[in-house]
Amino acid sequence: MEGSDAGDEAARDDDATDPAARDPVAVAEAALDAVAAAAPEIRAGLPGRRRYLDDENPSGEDVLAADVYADELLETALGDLDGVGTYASEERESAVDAGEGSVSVAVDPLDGSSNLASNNPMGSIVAVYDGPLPASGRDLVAAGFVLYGPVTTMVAGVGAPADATVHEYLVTEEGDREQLERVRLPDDPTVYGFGGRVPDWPADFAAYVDEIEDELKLRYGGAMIADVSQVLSYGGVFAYPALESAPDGKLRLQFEGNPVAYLVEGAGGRSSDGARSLLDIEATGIHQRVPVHVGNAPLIERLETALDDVR
Ligand code: AHM
Ligand code: MG
Repeated sequence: MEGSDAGDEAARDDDATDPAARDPVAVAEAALDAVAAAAPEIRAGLPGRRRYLDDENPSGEDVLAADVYADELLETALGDLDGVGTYASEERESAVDAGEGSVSVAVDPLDGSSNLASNNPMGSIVAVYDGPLPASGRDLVAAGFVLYGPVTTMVAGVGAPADATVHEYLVTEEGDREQLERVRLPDDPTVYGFGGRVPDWPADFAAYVDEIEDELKLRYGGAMIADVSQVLSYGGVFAYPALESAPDGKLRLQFEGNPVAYLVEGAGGRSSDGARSLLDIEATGIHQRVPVHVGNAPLIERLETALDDVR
């Protein structure tokens, strides 16, 4: 038996020195810690970076100095972690090779950064996949977002999507995260927030809005993370739907749709592209877009029925 103990020890040593062999869940915890640790520096750098650069991101959107700043800080923080082999960002055309490791991190460095001009909230999103990109949401081993609101907080979960529990954390000025409450969608939903121009909404989605706007009150701020945070706090539904002019909507599956679906489902809610959980969508490209609907399960079921009825 002595021999096998020595063998186990050698295997553990290998795990410690071989980043490719690290447990994906341990890498995921380290990735969430790294994003929290970077958050105070990202936040502190925002005041001087509210201007647009003469550049577009891979989705054809204008880029702020703050987007590039946050992307570079997160690339360093996450790419340097043992076990992270790939770093991908909404701000970059291609994924970056981050060394040995089976885990891929996909980041929206500043979700809702157009809110910088009006000084409204926004966030940093991280999705941690066990495997290469593009990946299915079922390959997530963690997801989280930092919300730069009046208080800097993180909402995050770790584990396979079916088992994930989601908590809110306070992010301290030192970049530590202190666990607060478990996040559960309230049973009695009160808010909704939908992106896109109303005349651009397809008729079936507009019919759904007609139904629910009598029951819920409008809360829309233009940063998905902040709007989803309202849904997590008060219950309700957030959507950036398919548009007549953009049938796949605006939001991206790898950086936005999957992580937010993971968190809302982990908080007891549902996600949908109109027909199925976002986590079940086949990943075809890093910058692939998807209609996003998340919230209390009964509201998402009614949405799917409304879309199905018209098709
Ligand atoms: P971004 O990641 O480039 O900031 O874009 C995504 C944001 C989401 O946070 C938000 O839901 C949406 O764009 C708002 O778009 P609109 O201004 O069309 O309402
Ligand atoms: Mg975004």
